[in-house]
Amino acid sequence: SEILNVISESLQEGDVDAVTEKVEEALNGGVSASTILHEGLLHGMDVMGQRWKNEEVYMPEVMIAARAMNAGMRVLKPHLLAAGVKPIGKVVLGTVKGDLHDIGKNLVNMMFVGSGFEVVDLGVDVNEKTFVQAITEHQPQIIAMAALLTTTMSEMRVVIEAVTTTGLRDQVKIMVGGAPLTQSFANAIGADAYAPDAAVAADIAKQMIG
Ligand code: B1M
Repeated sequence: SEILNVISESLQEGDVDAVTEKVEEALNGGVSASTILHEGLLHGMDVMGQRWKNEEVYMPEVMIAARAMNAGMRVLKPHLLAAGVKPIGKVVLGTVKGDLHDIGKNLVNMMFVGSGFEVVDLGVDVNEKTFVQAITEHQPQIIAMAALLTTTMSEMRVVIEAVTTTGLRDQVKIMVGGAPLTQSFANAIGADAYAPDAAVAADIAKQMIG
């Protein structure tokens, strides 16, 4: 529809105000938060990803689009989340060391919260010590790690080794995700699960605590 196209295009232009405004307008017009997310925001981000791959845009433009994406997600967030339910479990989430990509992780965060989990989001560029500390401090049932770069995927193995050597491995399930990952990579590093997208991540998390 027209408004979803406008959201996608405003995102591609990095127009934070327009994205914020149009997402609100679409919500008020009765468009579902999930439709706005997929056919508006993520559509725009996909286009930018393609353009970058084709070398039609530069990184600052992608960065500005990502900022507009996050602005739109802030508006959508309360609408994607289940209202006032008691958490069914706790997840510690973060993008691994050396990696600053957070759009996918933020989406995973929302899907977890929307499925009833309490989420401790450690942010981006999170090293193994911080993950280990968070297990001790927050006692989550699940650790979820994101990596978007082939050069940072291996940090996941470092985290799992640190969790193991500190004797905490039996306390938590570990799930991994992000564009360059595969099930066989997850198996190779000793993760309990690989989630190809945010919705599957939430489903797997529910199974893990069930
Ligand atoms: Co980056 N970048 N980037 N980037 N960037 C990619 C990932 C890349 C594929 C682009 C390309 O070359 N075609 C490429 C990686 C190549 C590789 O390693 N094979 C790349 C590169 C190279 C880089 C830099 C190195 C560029 C440079 O400096 N030369 C640099 C690295 C910075 C760093 O991290 N240290 C860099 C920087 C950036 C920006 C800052 C400009 C920006 C990030 C802004 C931000 O996140 N705040 C950015 C962006 C936006 C991208 C692309 C265009 C889009 C990523 C994205 O957000 N997608 C990306 C190209 C692409 O993917 N088309 C690219 C939307 C998001 C919803 O999808 O994150 O895949 P995704 O999440 C999915 C699933 O993967 C899964 O669920 C989500 C869907 O539901 N998932 C999980 C994700 N995390 C999960 C965790 C889980 C479970 C599922 O937990 C269990």
